[in-house]
Amino acid sequence: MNIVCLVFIFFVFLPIQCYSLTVSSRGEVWPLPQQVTWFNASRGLRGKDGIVFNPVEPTTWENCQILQDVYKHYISKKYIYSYGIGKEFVAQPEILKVNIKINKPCPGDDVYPQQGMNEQYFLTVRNDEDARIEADEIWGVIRGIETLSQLIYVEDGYYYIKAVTIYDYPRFPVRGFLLDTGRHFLAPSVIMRQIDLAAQNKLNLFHWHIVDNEAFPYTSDVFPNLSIGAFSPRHRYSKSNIQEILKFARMLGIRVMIEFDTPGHVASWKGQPGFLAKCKPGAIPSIMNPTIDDNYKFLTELLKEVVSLFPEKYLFLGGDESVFWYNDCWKFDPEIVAYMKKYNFNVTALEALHVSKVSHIVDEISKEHTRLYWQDSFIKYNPDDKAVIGVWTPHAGKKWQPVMKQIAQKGHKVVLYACWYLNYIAYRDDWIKPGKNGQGDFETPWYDCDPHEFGATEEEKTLVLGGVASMWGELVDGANVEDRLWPRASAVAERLWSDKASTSSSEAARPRLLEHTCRMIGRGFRAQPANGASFCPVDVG
Ligand code: CP6
Repeated sequence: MNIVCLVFIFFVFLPIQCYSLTVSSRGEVWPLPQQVTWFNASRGLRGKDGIVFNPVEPTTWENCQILQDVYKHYISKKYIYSYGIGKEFVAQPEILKVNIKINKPCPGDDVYPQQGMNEQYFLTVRNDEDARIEADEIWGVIRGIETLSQLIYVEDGYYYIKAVTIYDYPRFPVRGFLLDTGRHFLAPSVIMRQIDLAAQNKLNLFHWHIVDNEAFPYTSDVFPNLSIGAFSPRHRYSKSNIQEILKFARMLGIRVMIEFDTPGHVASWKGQPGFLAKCKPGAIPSIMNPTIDDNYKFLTELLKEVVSLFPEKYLFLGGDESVFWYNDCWKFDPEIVAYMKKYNFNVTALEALHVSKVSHIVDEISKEHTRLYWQDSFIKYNPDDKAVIGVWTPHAGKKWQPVMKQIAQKGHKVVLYACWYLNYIAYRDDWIKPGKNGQGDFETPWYDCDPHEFGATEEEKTLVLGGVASMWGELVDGANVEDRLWPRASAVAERLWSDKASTSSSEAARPRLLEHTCRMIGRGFRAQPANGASFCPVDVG
């Protein structure tokens, strides 16, 4: 412990880890697998080309394009050797063969990961036989390949892989991260880096909050005029940008759930005449006019296009924070005031009516889609009993637990967002000690926050699909999104993948998280420190 740390502890009271932890290359796995048997043995690897993948019946390279793509990805980016500084190991000349078996047929090009995707896998590595990865679906193999890559470590300059048997599967089916491209544009390449990192943490969902008040970077073929809401013509996602992102995410078993948020947060939708409500002078019109039938015809056509572009069957439809624009807009626009009077609606009832109208639209467009909304209009009303609800609440001292309870009691499936606002930062190891930041209650440490802990009955627990770590974009762009996300989102990823009982101690997790952080850095990513003092074998650079 040094003098600076003493000053910190006695005068500033910052609970920073004040001793440096040596981050050794240990071949441990993040997130922690469900069932692991470690053998007291390791196997030397020959070096850079020391692993080959070998599909075994019924799997072949020819009948599994996605396996070819993942293999190429892991090999060409050297993720298999993410510790990056080993050399040829002549004493162990044979190549490690990894037999890969997928029990179900590999998905065709048009099949994307969806809710219900099977991610479980078996993995064995032995000293004297071929390694094996076996899974029912390709998605499990992808998770298993990541685990295999993490078992490799470097000692005295040589590569080794740990001998192990793993049976692994996720605790929650929905494990996501949210990026907000409505406040700051994120280049497609930056988005794809986060998708790549998500797969390294066994997350499986990218919640793309693509548009917001500030900008409309989505490019619509049906309504090209909407693009006047982009920051500039350059700050837009073309169809081919989106398709490239979708294909890349699929290759890593990541779902891409798009959000088109209404009725609020729509100031940038100014390219659609008559869509926005009229607001008091000085207020920026940021909420739609729900009294005009043409606005719903427009939404129908827009959502038809969206649903045909995005293969994901979860569609996020927003519905948050309309309350911000009640007074200045809905209670001001004469048309809306007259409508509410005629039908004897108040603003919250109007909001719920809007949500039910949007739900009917989606129902008409597709029977396969699951609708998701933010919690807001579901607190008082129940405008769509099939909807999955995103709980985001921590505003104004409100806690997330009673909201989860309330939504689950109504029988809705729920996804927890409220614990994990990674856009907020604090000067401490905030994956275990987030503390307050003036915006409400963020006192549940991220690593500890358990989506089942809201006084849930066993039946209510079955409604909890999982959670999403959010990176709201007001103060985040391509410069800081990556370091702000990782490894802090890694803590969330372990909470959502791993067994609670075996990951209840953050201190036990810390050395594994530090190794994982170094692994991401070794792979060329800008992960930030997870600890007050530590160092990696390879530096960011
Ligand atoms: N942007 C949008 C946001 C938030 C929401 N919607 C938000 C605000 C405060 C907190 C968390 C999220 N930045 N469009 C609410 C879902 Cl604490």
